[in-house]
Amino acid sequence: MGNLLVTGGAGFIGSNFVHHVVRNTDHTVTVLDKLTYAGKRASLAGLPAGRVKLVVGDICDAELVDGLFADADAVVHYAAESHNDNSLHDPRPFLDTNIVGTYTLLEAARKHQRRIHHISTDEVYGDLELDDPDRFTESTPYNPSSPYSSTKAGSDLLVRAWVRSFGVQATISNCSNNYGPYQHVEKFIPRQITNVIRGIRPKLYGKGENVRDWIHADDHSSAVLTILERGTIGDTYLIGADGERDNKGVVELILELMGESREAYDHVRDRAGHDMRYAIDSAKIRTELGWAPVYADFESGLAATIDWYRTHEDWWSESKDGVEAFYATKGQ
Ligand code: NAD
Ligand code: TDX
Repeated sequence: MGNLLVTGGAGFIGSNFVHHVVRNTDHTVTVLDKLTYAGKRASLAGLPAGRVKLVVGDICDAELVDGLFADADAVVHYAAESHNDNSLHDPRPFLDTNIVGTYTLLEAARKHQRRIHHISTDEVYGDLELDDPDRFTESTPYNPSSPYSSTKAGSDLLVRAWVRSFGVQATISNCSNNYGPYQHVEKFIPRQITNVIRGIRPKLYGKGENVRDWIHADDHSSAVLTILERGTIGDTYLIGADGERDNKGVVELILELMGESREAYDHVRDRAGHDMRYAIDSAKIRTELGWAPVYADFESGLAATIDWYRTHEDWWSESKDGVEAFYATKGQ
């Protein structure tokens, strides 16, 4: 495939993908990342300079994007404003990056006739009841709840329209909740791990009955590479690893793995419009493309993630105080 342009490659899942590509393929990678509060150069540290180049810039900058598409063989689009709680506080950057940014990339893909893979989320489908026997599939109707998920839904629909109207060579994947190294401390799992390291009690929204379907970021990366290599143009693939857990159970497991009492956490104010449950049926990518996750055991993946945060305090410590100060203003 040659040179991959990876937008948002200095963020959590994008940087995991860049590491995965360097380990498992011969491709070179150009990362386009604005280095917002969520992007860190340090997430790409140690990668060979001859294989990975970082361009600091905005996906809404059409001129910059045009030049990078001209030099790319294929594009993987991770860049986004990604945090639901931030989208409830200030939705505007979500519209700019997730909608206008995706539009800007699609126009460049159309002009240069480049293959593009769009990364999206299971949150576009809304939420499920706890006792619903069904899970999300590729044909579940869109029903997003938050400003974040509605802008991701909008970006998916733009991709579908550019495929149908302009023949753009695109695929889409909607993945469940990721965990692993390099995840910002604003997110649920790293927030609780770094709280325990700092001697702060973990914070559970509401009763903690909400269910998320966890997948290791490296399994997400292998699924994206599989779609890039063998996916059908115009198709959507759901990515998941059968990892449903309620939030209360995850907090208790983190405390136990870190040698603390399973009850040593606080219930805090619930998220507005909090989705109850996400669950992915990933039969299509498994049967049609032969993909399967490697990290089948959530508990050992979580233990490795805890170790990573314990040994990489220099990576996360400068973000921690600001994040906790923000949550304190929200009673969370
Ligand atoms: P993240 O917030 O950790 O990283 C986002 C990256 O995009 C950052 O490096 C940031 O600097 C960059 N960025 C933001 N705005 C930009 C802009 N205008 N121009 C260029 N770069 C910009 O997010 P993440 O959790 O790694 O999510 C990556 C993608 O995966 C997103 O599209 C998200 O919707 C999707 N996704 C995430 C999850 C999850 O569990 N985190 C699950 C499914 C899908
Ligand atoms: O301190 C917390 N306490 C808590 O109980 C935080 C930060 C979160 N929560 C809850 C809210 C959710 O039910 O934990 C769950 C997970 O929260 P987040 O990490 O914020 O993830 P979520 O809102 O589920 O969205 C994530 O998965 C889908 C990513 O942030 C999105 O980018 C992705 O699309």
